[in-house]
Amino acid sequence: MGKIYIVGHTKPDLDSIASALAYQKFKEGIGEFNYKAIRCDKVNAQTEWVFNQYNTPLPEYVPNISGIDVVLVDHTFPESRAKGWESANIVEVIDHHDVKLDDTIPERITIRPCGSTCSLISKKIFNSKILITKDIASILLSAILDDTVGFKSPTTTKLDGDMVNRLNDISKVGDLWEYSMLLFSKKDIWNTLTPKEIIEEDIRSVEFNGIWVSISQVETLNNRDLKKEEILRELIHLNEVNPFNLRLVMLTDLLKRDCILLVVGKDIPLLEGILNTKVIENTLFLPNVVSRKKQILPILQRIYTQT
Ligand SMILES: [Mn+2]
Repeated sequence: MGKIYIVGHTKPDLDSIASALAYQKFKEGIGEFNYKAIRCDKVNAQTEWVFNQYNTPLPEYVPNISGIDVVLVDHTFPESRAKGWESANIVEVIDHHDVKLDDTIPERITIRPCGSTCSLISKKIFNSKILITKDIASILLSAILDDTVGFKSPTTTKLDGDMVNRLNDISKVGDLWEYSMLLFSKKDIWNTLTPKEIIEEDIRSVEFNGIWVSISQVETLNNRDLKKEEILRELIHLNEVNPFNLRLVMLTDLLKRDCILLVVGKDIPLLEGILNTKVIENTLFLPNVVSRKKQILPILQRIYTQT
């Protein structure tokens, strides 16, 4: 049987890397040994810490997937895929985001609206009664807690909670919120990055009928501590060089569960209109907003798809 590679998105988070590895373990568990997890990009500090903590090597780095058979995990959008995807053979996708496959038709598609791709793979593992090690269970549990912001993200579903409980029977990490805080602290490295790096670390560019918008997500344990003015100056500069209708940076506070939203672009009045508020000095304060997918993207959809 030919090799099939499992790959997450570019600029991967923990869920993306962990779900690739866990899907390989699932396949091995059901006797299919031709699947191999890879990663197409550099991992973040949190992912490195988690894999190291649980004695597991990171998936092999394969920056270009042209010409190989692949399973896409934690993404479907072409703009999030690894280099060379145009000539890769996408045999399967597993994801918990909106779907955008265009003319790709994979043989198998698993898409469920839950908090984490690792929840979907844990479900496959438990449904098939596959045995996993404590290290793998701990990596899966960490990824679900990270992607659901310790169950506080509005993307969280019952499945995520159920899977974490079953995984924790194996990994026994103790208090889940305390452990989530430890996980968050491992990626709270923003003050070591330049404003440009902060904006680009977790950026998603989205197109609505030819209109481009970008949303950067900065998750931190204290968003008041970030150098907001410097980030804003860089964002304004970026938009002069390459103008988008809107460029947003979410400074998300995981503890206070709010968002300082930095905004540039000519469509600021549309954003003000739909939220019925005023953007002051390119800044909006959004209490209770933590999710790009569930809370910011729908606003943009309303702005750009309304007739
Ligand atoms: Mn995910």
